[in-house]
Amino acid sequence: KKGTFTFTMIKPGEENQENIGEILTMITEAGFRIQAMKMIRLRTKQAEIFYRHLSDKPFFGDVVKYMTSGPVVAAVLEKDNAVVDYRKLIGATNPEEAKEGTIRKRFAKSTDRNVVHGSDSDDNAAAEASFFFSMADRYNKTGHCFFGWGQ
Ligand code: YYY
Ligand code: MG
Repeated sequence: KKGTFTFTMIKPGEENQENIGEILTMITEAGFRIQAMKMIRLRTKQAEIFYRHLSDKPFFGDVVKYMTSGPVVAAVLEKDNAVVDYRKLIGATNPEEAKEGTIRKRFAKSTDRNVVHGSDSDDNAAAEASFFFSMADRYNKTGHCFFGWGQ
């Protein structure tokens, strides 16, 4: 799929904070173009909405607590086959199962603090990008809308 995009977050915590530069380097060296990016601390309600599909899971409360414990780096990444290729770059949810060369293999110590989020479908990428970035953030200098609705 040509010119598709995905949404990512670098999750909170000191152990991730010190690796933000290296994580972004892995992302851009893998061919992803950062089309929008910001550092933002989620409020509880926002995290509950972002992770609402996990609300019946036993770890839901812990995910919300962790994801609101400090700022995240949220970004929209553009690449052909962005969603699938980015899931490959981040590796398995459980870092013990993540392959060599993936972000989670390199930086993550546990499933509940697995360093990065990556959208799992094109529809979710669109929804998640819209959750963090407004219409005004979607237009580059030439007026080209690089993700979501618009022309
Ligand atoms: O998409 P991905 O992040 O790889 O996994 P999900 O199944 O969507 O779970 C989202 C998030 O929830 C995961 O990144 C960590 C946390 N989590 C957890 O703390 N414990 C689990 N057993 C499963 C997921
Ligand atoms: Mg997921």
